[in-house]
Amino acid sequence: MNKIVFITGATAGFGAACARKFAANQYDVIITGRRLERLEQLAAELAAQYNIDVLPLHFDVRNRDAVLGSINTLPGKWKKIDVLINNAGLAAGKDDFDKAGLDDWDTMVDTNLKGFAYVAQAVSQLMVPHKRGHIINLGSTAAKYVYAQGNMYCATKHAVDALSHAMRIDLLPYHIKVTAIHPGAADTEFSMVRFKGDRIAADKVYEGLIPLAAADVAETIFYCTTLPDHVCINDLVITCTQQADSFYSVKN
Ligand code: NDP
Ligand code: 8X3
Repeated sequence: MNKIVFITGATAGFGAACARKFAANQYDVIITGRRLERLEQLAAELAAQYNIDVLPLHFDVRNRDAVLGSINTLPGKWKKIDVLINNAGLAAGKDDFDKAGLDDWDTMVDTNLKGFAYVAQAVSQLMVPHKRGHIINLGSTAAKYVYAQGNMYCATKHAVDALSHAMRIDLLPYHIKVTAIHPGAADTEFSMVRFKGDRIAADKVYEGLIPLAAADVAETIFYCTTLPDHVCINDLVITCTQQADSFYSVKN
């Protein structure tokens, strides 16, 4: 029987790349996100290309009832999740602390912190009885280093770092691995979302860099899941070669 991976935020970026990588390695895949059409397209593509089972689940991670309703009613075999890639998230805006929009702050806290935690808890409850599982949380270099105008985004990612540590401790008796992956600048839809469709502002982030691609991060995540049962990568920072951390990058 194929292993099962559950991926939040699979309609774009790292999540979609992980769906392709795990499907190519004969995992059955649960893909989630808010954009139904993209979910359905990806589900059809993966099932046809890799001859695996795909279950698209359509929910907003901020909606607690929808998250719990979807995860607690997973049908049959889909309850036995081997790997969770807890990836859905976003930055909204990049402004000085005194000028940042409170709606942007609410969106980031509700998505990156509360939604992230709802998913992790609900899936961990399915893993506990089996005394095995692997939770992969998407942090960021912003989880390690605060940068100018990154205020609430950095705070939510620091919280992901803290909660990953907390999960690792509390889930230890159940042999559940918890890996936090912290990528630096990666060219996905992230900056277009952050700058609300402003293509010039989004492109500026990657100017003069060869940034990470979504596939680079998916390869790394997949690698973490291939290690023997007694080995766990707890915390992994991955940047493009031109970036040292949130502040230091060398542009061409
Ligand atoms: P993308 O914008 O390309 O993808 C984000 C994914 O998250 C989409 O599938 C989106 O799906 C989903 N998502 C966002 N909000 C919600 C929500 N409320 N409910 C459900 N799904 C949601 O970004 P990335 O792939 O780059 O980002 C993935 C993760 O990696 C995020 O947590 C991000 O913070 C983190 N990260 C990104 C970096 C980068 O430079 N790109 C670097 C470090 C970390 P949909 O809109 O369909 O709901
Ligand atoms: C995304 C990377 O540097 O924009 O988490 O915070 S950064």
